[in-house]
Amino acid sequence: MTLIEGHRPITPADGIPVWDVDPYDEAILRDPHDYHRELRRLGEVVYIPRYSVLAVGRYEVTRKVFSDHENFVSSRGVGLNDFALEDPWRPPSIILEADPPDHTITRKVMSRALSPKVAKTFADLFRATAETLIAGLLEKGTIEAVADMAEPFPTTVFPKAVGMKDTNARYLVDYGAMVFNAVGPDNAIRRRAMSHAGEIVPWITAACARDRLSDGGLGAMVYAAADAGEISHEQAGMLVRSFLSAGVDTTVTGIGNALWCFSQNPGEWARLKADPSLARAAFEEVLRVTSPVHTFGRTAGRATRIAGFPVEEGTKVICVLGAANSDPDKWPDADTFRIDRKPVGHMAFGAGIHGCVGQNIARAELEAILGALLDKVDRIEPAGAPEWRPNNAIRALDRLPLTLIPK
Ligand code: OVV
Repeated sequence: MTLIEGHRPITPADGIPVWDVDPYDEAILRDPHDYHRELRRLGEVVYIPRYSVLAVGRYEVTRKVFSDHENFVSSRGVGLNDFALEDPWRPPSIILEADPPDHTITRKVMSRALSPKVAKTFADLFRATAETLIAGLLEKGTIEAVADMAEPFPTTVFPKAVGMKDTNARYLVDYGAMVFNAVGPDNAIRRRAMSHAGEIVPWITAACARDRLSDGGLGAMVYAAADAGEISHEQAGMLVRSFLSAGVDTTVTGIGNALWCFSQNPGEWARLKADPSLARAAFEEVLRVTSPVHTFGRTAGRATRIAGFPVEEGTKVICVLGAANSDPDKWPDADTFRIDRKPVGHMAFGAGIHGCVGQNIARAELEAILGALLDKVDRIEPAGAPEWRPNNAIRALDRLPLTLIPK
């Protein structure tokens, strides 16, 4: 049998709309709004022959599929490749690409390391780092916010939180690009990201070793779980790899997208200045409106159904989180960025047992950045056209020229 993008081709059930689209076309990845609208319009579930996958984008059904870990498994990969049929590009993640009961054990260890209580202990470090960074940028006035703020912040604070003894900002960002592009098809974007693998993968693997991690960081907490016999020491190294895989590109993107939202919506920045207690809610709205992880998938682990349609075992289903987060049936005035919306139930952190385990740290980082900006910055103004960076799973800016006007 010939595989399509690393999985078995399917015959979709009668009645499922067929759409001849490439969701990973660079133009769509740069501006997904029309794609999202059409995906939702076509139906509850759509068949995309180009990759022989099903796709969901309406809010309710996307949430249902994405959180139904019994029918839609993660252990066969959350991208187009079916790990049951083809070896993945790296040993699978033992938390992201795992199902219960294995997942339950690793998830528990990671939840403890990334708990709200632990996230709180980083608040001062995050805030002080944000203040220093922003003070420096105010001297410049006009900045390129991706290179000058979105990337430097997480690549400074996150390795410290993990306890990395030595770090490399470029490698961390480029590794994230590999991890997230890898869930898409074997297109030019994925190949470009993977072209760095020879240099970066061995560096990442080495960085996960216990002797590369200081006491008192997140990495040490994971190794402590190995000492306690909850997981093996080899598994501890793999969970540290998950920190480095999921903790950098995502928060870089969250910061860039937040700055984009406020620079495009100066009235919302003014409202936040008037009521800084809305900072957390504002970040949730940034997540809803921009969906930093725009698409992740699942595999039907057995014959099942979506919206009443039969689905064959082995079917790959792409869950378009960005489409769910902009579904007007769920979100009135969905395309409007409103900091007081409090978008409870947004899908930007996923849902169910695989929901983002690092979300407390992500929120703590954004709280520090927004808090420091609120203290020092009166206005955030565009200083040129923003450019998006196409990525098979992440909706991130490539360039965001801004002028920061001090208070
Ligand atoms: C949520 C996420 C994204 C990417 C990688 C991983 C997790 C991982 O566990 O490696």
